[in-house]
Amino acid sequence: MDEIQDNTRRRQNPLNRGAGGTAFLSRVIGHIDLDYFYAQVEEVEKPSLKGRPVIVCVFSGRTEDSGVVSTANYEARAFGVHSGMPIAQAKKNLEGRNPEVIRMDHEKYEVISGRIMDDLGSMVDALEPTGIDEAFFDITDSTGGDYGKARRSAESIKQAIIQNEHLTCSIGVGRSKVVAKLGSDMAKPGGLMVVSPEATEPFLAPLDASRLYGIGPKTTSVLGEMGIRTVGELARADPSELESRFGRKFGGYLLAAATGSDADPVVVGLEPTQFSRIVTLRRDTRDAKEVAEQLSEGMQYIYGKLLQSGKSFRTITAIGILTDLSTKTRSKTFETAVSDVSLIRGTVPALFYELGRTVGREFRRAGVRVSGLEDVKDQTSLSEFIRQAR
Ligand code: DCP
Ligand code: CA
Ligand code: CA
Repeated sequence: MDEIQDNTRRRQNPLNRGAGGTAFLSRVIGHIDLDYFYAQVEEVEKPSLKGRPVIVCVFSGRTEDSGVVSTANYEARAFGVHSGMPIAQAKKNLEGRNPEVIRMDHEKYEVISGRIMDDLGSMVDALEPTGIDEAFFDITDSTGGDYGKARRSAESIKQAIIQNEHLTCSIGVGRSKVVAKLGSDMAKPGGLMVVSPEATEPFLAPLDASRLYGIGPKTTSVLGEMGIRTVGELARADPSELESRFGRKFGGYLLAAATGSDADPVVVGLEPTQFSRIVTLRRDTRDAKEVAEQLSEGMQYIYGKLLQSGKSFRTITAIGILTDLSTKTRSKTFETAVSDVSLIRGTVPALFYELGRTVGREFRRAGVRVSGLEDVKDQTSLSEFIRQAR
């Protein structure tokens, strides 16, 4: 059924060139985006915030309120507060509403993001993170192109993130990146939108063209001059006119996007920026030795990743997640990049000792992260040398 319909569409749309014998197997692409990410992380850490307006702010430090809102939860958005709004304005909008104003803690959101991306990576065929709280993924192979299975996969991904991090997200699934991204936008907050191949064009047609990924105000206004307002109108536009207005490449993209047949693949991030491993401890503890022991395998995994990718690291971080799911970290940065496993093994217990002492509470989960990755040039670390010699 899908195959026949897809076949028809491909003939209508010359830009959609399938490859070889599997040309008519629809791809299954997803886009995941965490809901009001920074603010939701803060709610998870402090559940008493739930139901109240929360704004996460970047203070510039000039005056007490100078700076902007990084993001806001939906309770605050209901009063017109949004990312980029001056803090003073946001406070004014929320006057008398008992808002919680929180200083942005980028490091914390990075740690949580890295953890979620690691989890996601193990649940999909290919993962392409595109921001701190979002990623494209491909599940064509694991679902065999079956959109019923795709829905179940997306549901288990949502479930896993709730289970592991207590965070909600929105997911869109469709046959191209453009469709998947639209789906996650429309599913916000907390939803799942699956657009099957046969539903794609009717789904897209009535939407404003400006909603398509990559179409900004400038493109929208040129399209307007051409009498094109909806995606359906764009799909029926004269290809040569689009080409002359926008150039071959972007003109071709616009047409493909409008039919949900943009062919851009999900590209696994080639250049990692960090490697991390997190485990749930066998019992809640802040005993550094006990924690480090249970991270032994994780450290080996990280070391393996460093070897595989030819990277060394500058910074190593001990991550402790408390029973209330708040995240505490302690890092050490080396003067030059290092890649020795014995350095990892030696540093981690010391960092956890420090972390446990300053936090003074027990950890439920614990992890290690190395970041500040650099290419290992010609230097061979001691342990790598030994490994190679064996
Ligand atoms: N962010 C920021 N400043 C902006 C936009 C975003 O600091 N102008 C940060 C805070 C957000 C995070 O990036 O939490 C992710 O951005 P999103 O655009 O995905 O917005 P949210 O996740 O906050 O909200 P939504 O639920 O709409 O996705
Ligand atoms: Ca988001
Ligand atoms: Ca986002």
